[in-house]
Amino acid sequence: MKFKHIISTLSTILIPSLMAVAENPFVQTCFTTDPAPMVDGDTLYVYTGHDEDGADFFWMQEWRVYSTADMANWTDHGSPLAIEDFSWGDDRAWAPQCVERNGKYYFYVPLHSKLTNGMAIGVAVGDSPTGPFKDAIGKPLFDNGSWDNIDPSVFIDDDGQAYLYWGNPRVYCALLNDDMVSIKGDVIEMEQAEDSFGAPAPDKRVKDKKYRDNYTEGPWFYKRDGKYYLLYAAGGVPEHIAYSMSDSPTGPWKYMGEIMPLQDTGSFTNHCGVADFKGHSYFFYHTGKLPKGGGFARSIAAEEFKYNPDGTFPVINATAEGVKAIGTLNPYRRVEAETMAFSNGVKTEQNAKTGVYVSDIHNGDYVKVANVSFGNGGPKKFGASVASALRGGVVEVRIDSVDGETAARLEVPGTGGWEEWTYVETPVITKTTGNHDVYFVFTGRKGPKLFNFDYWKFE
Ligand code: FUB
Repeated sequence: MKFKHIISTLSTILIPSLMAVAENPFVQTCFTTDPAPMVDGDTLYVYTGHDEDGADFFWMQEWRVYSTADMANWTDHGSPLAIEDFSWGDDRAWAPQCVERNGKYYFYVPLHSKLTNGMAIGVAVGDSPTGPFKDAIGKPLFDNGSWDNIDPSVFIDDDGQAYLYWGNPRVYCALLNDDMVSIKGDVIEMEQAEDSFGAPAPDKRVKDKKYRDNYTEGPWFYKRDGKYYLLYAAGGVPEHIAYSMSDSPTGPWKYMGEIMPLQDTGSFTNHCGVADFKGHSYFFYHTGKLPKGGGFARSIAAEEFKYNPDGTFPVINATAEGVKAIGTLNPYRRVEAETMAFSNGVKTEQNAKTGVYVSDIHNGDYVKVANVSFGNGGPKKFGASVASALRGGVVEVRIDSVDGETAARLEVPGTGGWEEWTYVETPVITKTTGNHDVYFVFTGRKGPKLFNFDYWKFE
C-alpha cells in the first residue's frame, strides 16, 4: 500500500466527514511553492510557483492557481502565466503574488531578466483571478541587474496607495502608481537592525556575533486593524518564518519574533502568505512533505490560527492534518474533477479546449472530495465526462473511505482518444444522504493509463 494511501485511509477512519480537512500538503498532483493567498468574493485563491519533478535547483517555468470556497476542496486552475509570457525573461518563475484593483487582477512575479542578467520584478494583468494574464507593460516593473529582486508582495492601503515590498537579502519598498504597473518615486531600502529585523543587513553584521534573527527573503506585507505586518523567511537556510510590525507602511519596523519556527519539513526554504477568509485566519507556507519531495520539490500547506488579542501572532507549527472544512460541496451541479481534498497517484493537465482535467489515472488511484452535501433525498444518478484512447476502466464512487460503501459504479468505455470526451451515467446503487466524503476510486487493467476525467455530477 502506498504511503499516501495509508495516511489517507487512516484519516478517513479517524476523522468524521463533518470534520473534513484538506490534508497537508493540500495539492498532491504536482509540486507547488511559495503560496500567495488572495480572497476575492466568496473564494480564496492561492497563487504558487511550480517545482519541476526531479529538479536540482529552482528551475521553475510557470506559476499556478488553486481556489477553494470551503478550505477543504481545492480546484486546480492550471498555469495561467509562465516564463514565456515575458519576452524579457528566460528563467526562474519564483514567488508570485496577485492582487485585485478596480476589477483587474495584477500578478507580480520575479524572474530572471535577459536584459540585465539579474532577477527582475514583472507584472501581468488579467480580467479574472484565474487569468488569462499578459505582461502588463512589456518590460520589467523593476530591473537593475541585482539578484536581490525576488519575492514581490503588494498591498493596497485604505487610502488607495499601493506598496510593493521585495528582496533577498535586503528588503526594499516602492510605492506604486494607481495604474499598479509603474513605480512612484524612489525605491527605499529598509534599514535592517536588531530592533527592526533581528539583525543588520548582511554586509553590516559583526562576524560571529549571535543576532536575534535575520531577514532573508519572501516578504508578505499587509495591514490589519490599523497595524502593518511584514512577515518573511528568516535565519538564512534552513529558513523559519518571522515578522515585524509597524504603525506606518514604510516603517520603522519592529522585530516581533518567530511565527513558524524551524520545522522538520524536508525543505530548506519556507515562504508564507496570510489571509482572513469567512471569519477564519489562515497561514500558508511550503514544505518538502510530498513523497519524492525535498528542497527543490516543495508543496504548499496551510494552518488555521487566531491572532492574539493585541494583534500579534501565535507560534504556528506545521501539521499533517491541515485545515478543517468551513463549508460543504454541492454534488448536484457540474463539479470539475480537478476539485479535490486529496488525491493519490493522479496528475492534472490542461489545454485550451478542455481546460484542466485529471489525467494519469491508473488502477487503484483515487480522488477524495470532502464534505459533499447529498441532502435528505439522495441522488438517483451519477455521471462523468471521461475520455480514453485505450480501454477505459471504472469509476467506483465510494462513501467516506476508499473501501467505503459503493454508491455508484461507472463503466468508462474507450472513446477513441485521450481528448475524445463522452458523458456517461449510471444509477446510484446505495441511497446516500447527509454530508459525506466521496472517493472516486479508479479501477481497470493493471499497468496502462485508464482514462482522463474532466467533470462529474449527481442527479
Ligand atoms: O521558489 C523560489 C524561491 O525559493 C523563492 O523566491 C524564495 O522565497 C524561496 O522560497
